[in-house]
Amino acid sequence: MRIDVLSIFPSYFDGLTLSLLGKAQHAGIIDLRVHDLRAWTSDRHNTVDDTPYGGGAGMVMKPEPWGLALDEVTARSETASDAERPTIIFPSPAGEVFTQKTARSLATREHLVFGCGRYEGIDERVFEYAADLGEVRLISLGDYVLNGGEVATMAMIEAIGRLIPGVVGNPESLVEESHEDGLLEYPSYTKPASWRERSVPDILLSGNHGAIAAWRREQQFERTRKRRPDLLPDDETSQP
Ligand code: 6GU
Repeated sequence: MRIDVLSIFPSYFDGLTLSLLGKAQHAGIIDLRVHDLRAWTSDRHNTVDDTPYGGGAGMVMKPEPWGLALDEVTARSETASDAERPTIIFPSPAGEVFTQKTARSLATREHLVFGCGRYEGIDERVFEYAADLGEVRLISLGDYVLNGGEVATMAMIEAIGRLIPGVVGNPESLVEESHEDGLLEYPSYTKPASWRERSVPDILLSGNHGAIAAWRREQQFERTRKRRPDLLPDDETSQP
């Protein structure tokens, strides 16, 4: 998968060279290209923003650098003529909410482009223009406001990247996680069996794999009911 990131703070993304995502880049599974949006400015101060038409607080990102940057990163190479259209994601608190389902769907794409704006926004015409170059998605991490799209983009790249085959060493570790089956994860324990007067639940030491699986499932439901009842179908929220 190819991922292009457009940002005025490219060094935010240095962290993506660490750990599993870093290994995936070395292995050629993920081709991550982080670009400084200011590379597509031509004035002496590398200006990327200006005051809003109609007045109001804050600054708006100018369309010209975005247009040039999007043209360049979405340009189809001569050799890859059968490539699918890129998916162009603009992180925004005004977008659709990002979930594990979103991550699963985006993990199947060949080319993702993330356009990181500042939260006062990008000139609206950029979104319209981008729709000629690829499939445009405005995506939010949740109902709170960040200063810009960088941290949101990092979260999305990590969530998507780990679902690409070969990125996470043991694919089985992907299926037993929170949100993969619509429930929260069951509690985990390791040695010692007793620690500061607290013992591991007996069932986990029983060796009875069927009983352990049933207990874990029950724990998943109990936790989901307590912490995230919104994830459960209506008929499973009212159980004792
Ligand atoms: Cl994707 N961007 C910004 N700026 N704030 C957010 C967000 C995204 N998701 C939640 N808050």
